[in-house]
Amino acid sequence: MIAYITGATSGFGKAIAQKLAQKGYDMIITGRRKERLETLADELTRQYSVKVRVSCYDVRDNDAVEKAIVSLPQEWKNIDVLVNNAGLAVGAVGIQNGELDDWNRMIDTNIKGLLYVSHQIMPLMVARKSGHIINLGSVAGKEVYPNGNVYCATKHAVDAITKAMRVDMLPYGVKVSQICPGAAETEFSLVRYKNNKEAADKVYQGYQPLVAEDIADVVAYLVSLPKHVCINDLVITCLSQANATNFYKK
Ligand code: NDP
Ligand code: 8X3
Repeated sequence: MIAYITGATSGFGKAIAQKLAQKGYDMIITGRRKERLETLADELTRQYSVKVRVSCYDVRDNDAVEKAIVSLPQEWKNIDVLVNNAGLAVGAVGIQNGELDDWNRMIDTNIKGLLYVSHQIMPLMVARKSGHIINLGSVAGKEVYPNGNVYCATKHAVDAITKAMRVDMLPYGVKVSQICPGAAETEFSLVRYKNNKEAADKVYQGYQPLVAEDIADVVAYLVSLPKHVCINDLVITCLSQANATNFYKK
C-alpha cells in the first residue's frame, strides 16, 4: 500500500507518516523543508523497513506539483491513500486590518494547493478504480470565529471541495473523507503568529489540546475500514473545546 502525504515536515503530516509507516505503508512525503523530509524518511525506513520517497515542493506551484507527480516511477503511481494535509493560517486580525499577502498565502496553499495535488492524483485513482482521499479541514471549516475570517473561508472551501470530490468520485469507488480538528498543538500557531512564540504558546495554555498523534490515530482508523465503508466527515476536538469558540480553560 502506498500513501501520499502533503505537509509531512511537522505536525499532523509527520505524525500521519509515522503512523502509516508503522502500519506498513510505503509512502511519498512532501513539504518545502527538504532536510526535515530526508530525516523523517531515514527514520521511517530504518524503523519500519518501508520505502519512503521524498518529494520537495511548494503546493502553491502547480508546475512543481505536476512535475513531481508525473515524474513518479510507474510503481509509485499506485497511490492508495492521499492525505491532503499541507496548510496554514497566517495572521489573526479583523478583515479590515488583514494583510493581502497573508490572505494569498492561505488561499493559495489551503485551497489551490490542495486542488493542484488532487488534480494530479485523482486520475490515477480513477484509472485504478480505487483509492482514499483524506482532506484536513478544521472546525474553522464548520464555523467562523473572531479574526479567523480568511482562514475559516479556506477551510469552508475544503469542506465544500471534500463533498464535491465525494460526489465526483462516486462512480469510481474512490473514498473521500474529511477530518476537522479543533485546536491541536503543532507548529500551526507559530506560523499563524509569524514566529511569535509567546503568542503561539498562549493558544494552548490552561487546557490539554489535541496533539498530532491523535489525528494520526484517526487516519489509521479511517484507512483500516472495510472497502464498502467510508467515513465522510469527522469533527474532533479535545475535551476542553466544545466548538470553534468555546473552551473550558483553567
Ligand atoms: P504545521 O504547521 O505543524 O504543519 C503544516 C505542514 O504544511 C508543514 O509540513 C508544512 O511544510 C506544510 N505546508 C505549509 N505550506 C506549504 C506549502 N506552501 N507547500 C507545501 N507544504 C506546505 O501545522 P498542522 O500540522 O497543525 O497543520 C496541518 C493541517 O491541519 C493544515 O491544513 C491545518 O490547517 C490543519 N489544521 C490544524 C489544526 C491545528 O490546530 N493544529 C486544527 C485543524 C486543522 P513546509 O513548511 O515544510 O512546507
Ligand atoms: C485550526 C484550528 O481553531 O485555530 O484549524 O481554527 S483553529
